[in-house]
Amino acid sequence: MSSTATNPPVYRLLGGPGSPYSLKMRALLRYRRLPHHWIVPQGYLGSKGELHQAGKGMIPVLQYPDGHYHADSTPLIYDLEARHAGQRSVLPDDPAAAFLSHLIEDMADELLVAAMFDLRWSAELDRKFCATRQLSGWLGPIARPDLEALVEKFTHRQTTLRSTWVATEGGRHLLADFYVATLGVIESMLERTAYLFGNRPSIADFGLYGQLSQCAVDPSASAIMRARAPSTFQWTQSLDDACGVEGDWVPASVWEPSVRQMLVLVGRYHLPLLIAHHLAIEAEEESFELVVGEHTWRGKTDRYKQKCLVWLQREWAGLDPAARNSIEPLLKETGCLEILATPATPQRPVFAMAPR
Ligand SMILES: N[C@@H](CCC(=O)N[C@@H](CS)C(=O)NCC(=O)O)C(=O)O
Repeated sequence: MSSTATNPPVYRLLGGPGSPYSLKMRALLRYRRLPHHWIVPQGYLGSKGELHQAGKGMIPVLQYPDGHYHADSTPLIYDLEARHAGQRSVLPDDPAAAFLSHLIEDMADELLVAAMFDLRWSAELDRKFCATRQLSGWLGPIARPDLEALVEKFTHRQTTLRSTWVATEGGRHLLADFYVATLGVIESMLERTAYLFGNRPSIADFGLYGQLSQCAVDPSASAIMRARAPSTFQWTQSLDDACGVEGDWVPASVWEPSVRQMLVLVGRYHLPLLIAHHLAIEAEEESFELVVGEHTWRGKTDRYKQKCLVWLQREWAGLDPAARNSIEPLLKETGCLEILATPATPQRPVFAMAPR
């Protein structure tokens, strides 16, 4: 069944409850009106499960109508753009705005995820609720004692991961500040436009949506969002299914106030984070260190972040000069330009971005 081509073409999105990247992809497929089935694969990564059989160790995985399986949400989004060109694209027409939308999406995928994950797996209230509801969604009906035993095991796994990622108290403060600041930017954007680059969502909005869809549900993160950013809370509910949205991109003069505020966060937190990982990897160190203001975040290095840095730098270098010139001042004022324009040269080659 799963390896047979479908007609009419239907994608199969293999994802899970509580997985921000899975929900990011589902919202994107809905918005783009690409026919798909949402599937929570049974057995998850167990050797008999579909993901294992497909050679994939992460979710989401998208099975194309020809039967092939592909993973990694950002390259998937770009591949879907190529496959369905012109159909409710999530890349703004202006190449400069399209670049910025990817830059902001990268911050959501690589940094906002850590803020979500830290809050999800810190306090007892969050751990218990999140592990229980996630496993319940994965497993379906199950006797309570069996569910509780699995919740305990899963919580142990996730809290261990959390302490590897966010190993310092400073990291926790830094991520909490970043989360609140991100909510503030979206709340302010919603005074002007429905999405960052206009009244239709871009790849940046879907990246933010993926993480914030979870923050809206998880008890502590949700309490913060409800108290500080009620419109953002509703934004996450609406973007979950935007198949009926018919909006336009807006001119730079309209998107600039919101995007500028996001870029301030990119320049302050995100690009320094990517550089911190890159430097640690090149020095063969196991942990990176990021200092923002009075807070220091130390955690385990992640090679994927080095790839993100290189991909963004290549994309910047490949932009046509007119597009580059149009946003250079904005990137300079927000502290992003120097890192984007100084190509990193990792010892290990970084291949072109492509679905895995
Ligand atoms: N860069 C990937 C990240 C996907 C990812 O981190 N997925 C998580 C779940 S949200 C996962 O599968 N982790 C593996 C695990 O927990 O075993 C993407 O954008 O799709």
